[in-house]
Amino acid sequence: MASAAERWVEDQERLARPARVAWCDGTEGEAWRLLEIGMNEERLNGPVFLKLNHKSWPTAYLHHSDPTDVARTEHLTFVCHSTREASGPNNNWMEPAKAKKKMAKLSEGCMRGRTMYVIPYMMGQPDSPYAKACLMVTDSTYVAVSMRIMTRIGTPILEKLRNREDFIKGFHSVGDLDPNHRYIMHFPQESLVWSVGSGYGGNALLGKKCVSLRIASYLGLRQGWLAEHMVIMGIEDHRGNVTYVTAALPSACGKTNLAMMESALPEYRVWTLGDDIAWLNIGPDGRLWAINPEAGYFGVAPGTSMKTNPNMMRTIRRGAFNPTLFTNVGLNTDTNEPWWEGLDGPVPENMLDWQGRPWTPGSGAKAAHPNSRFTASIINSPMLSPEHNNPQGVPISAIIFGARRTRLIPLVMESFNWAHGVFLGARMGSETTAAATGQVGVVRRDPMAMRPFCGYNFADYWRHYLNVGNRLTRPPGIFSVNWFRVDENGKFMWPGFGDNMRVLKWIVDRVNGRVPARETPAGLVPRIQDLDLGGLNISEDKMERLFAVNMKEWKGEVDDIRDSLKPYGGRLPAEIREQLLKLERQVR
Ligand code: OXD
Ligand code: MN
Repeated sequence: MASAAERWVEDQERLARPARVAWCDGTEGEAWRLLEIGMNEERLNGPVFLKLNHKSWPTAYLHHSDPTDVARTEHLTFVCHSTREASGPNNNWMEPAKAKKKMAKLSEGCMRGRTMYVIPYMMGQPDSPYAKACLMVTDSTYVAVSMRIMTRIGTPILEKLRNREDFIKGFHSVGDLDPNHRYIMHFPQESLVWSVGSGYGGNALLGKKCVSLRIASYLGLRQGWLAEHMVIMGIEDHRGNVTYVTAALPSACGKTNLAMMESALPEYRVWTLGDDIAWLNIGPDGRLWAINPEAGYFGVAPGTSMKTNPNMMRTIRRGAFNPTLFTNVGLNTDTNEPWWEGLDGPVPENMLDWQGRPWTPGSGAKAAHPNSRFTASIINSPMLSPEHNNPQGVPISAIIFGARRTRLIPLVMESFNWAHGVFLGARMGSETTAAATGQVGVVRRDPMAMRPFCGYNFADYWRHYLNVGNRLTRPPGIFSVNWFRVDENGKFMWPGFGDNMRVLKWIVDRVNGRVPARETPAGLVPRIQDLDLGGLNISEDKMERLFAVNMKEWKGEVDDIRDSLKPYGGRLPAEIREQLLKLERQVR
């Protein structure tokens, strides 16, 4: 008798009517076969994969996406619970039956003449009690190759799927790539994702945002855990002690650089466990334990260099395990190498831009799309934590909420307690970036950096966060960071990058009870003398201004926070309302 997985795939085949069905086995031979297929497959503006210079960029390939399909499309992303209230004001909602009808219409015969790849995959180390078994179909060779970099795929996973019905299902088709026929639909109650019309990673690599955040956050609500948009890293001190922390930052705000930081403090080093998603479970010891459900990086290329992220440069040039893909970067036609703004070295003389058009520095536009990406296996990281495959994960001592704010928000701040920490997350705002379509550089409320990713009503999510805290006997500290505060000339006051270790060291010192803190109305900040600023040329005045909390200037901020919480009405947890009231009193 066919398994539930096989029956589900047959249903998708009947709907999409592909020319052939290929089950991915996850072997290395298959990877190279798929790349070969992609190199001979003409789509849009050229082949799906272009082989790059393998002497300087081993195993690297270039992919161009449709120019209208270069970022997540939040306005076309829906979370379809049975009621609008369950999805919340933070999500687009459609009645599930109506959404399915719409998607079925778009999917009917959509894979005609194409191959339907069937990808059994696992989010998390397959033997982890916290991992989730998933199955997706796609008609994109690019997605099939990317999924094997980003997740654990293949026949062994299929064996795990065979005897169960509770796997997470995903249907993906690039459709006709018409933005009017593009929808990324989620049905959390059925653990189903249905994405048509986009080949962009955040919309098409279903294991990432769709499954590991939107679907998983709802599973977490039901099962008592949290799925978060967070980096996981270990910070090793000179004694060899490793403190594990997670950090949530909105898209394209330097999360990947943080996760792979080369420390400016010689006695400290970072071990990377993940750069985008953390699943947080309450361990039997009352601590919070984190796993990274993913197995790869899907990072922003522009700005990545030996200066900003040397470890990522080493990772994407290593090519030891799995291919490395570049999407929508420029191409140096003399050397057949990828190029993007911010890459080390001179600007090449002969270039094609991200759409394959001749490009010169004088042409005004960027050679690489601002949201161009690399996809690379985490195994290739030189600083991969020895714990990355530990089925239990790592115990978390601090949760950090970070945002891009040019004004008001101090460099680092610790919450007074768990409820205040949840509020620090809930009131997060950040200046927008190119990772999603829309205006760049305006402050947008992005609670816990989860605004585009929470698969249910934020009010219920904050309540769940508070409940998780209540169940922890040894909860992590909660902190906020902001590397982006500017002076009166609009210049960043903090150097950022490897120097952020100075801030992380203070956080590690705090959670280990080694230093006191200074109280401000907004939270606890460091005494300047407790920060290790050795070797850093920064004036005392600047340091003071990095931590300035002048509540008189917070009036507009508090108004904005109040407005952002208003739509949640009576569903808002009392603890959050109390925190808001306190803040309102402070600016009066
Ligand atoms: C990402 C994002 O790609 O957050 O990680 O958009
Ligand atoms: Mn992200």
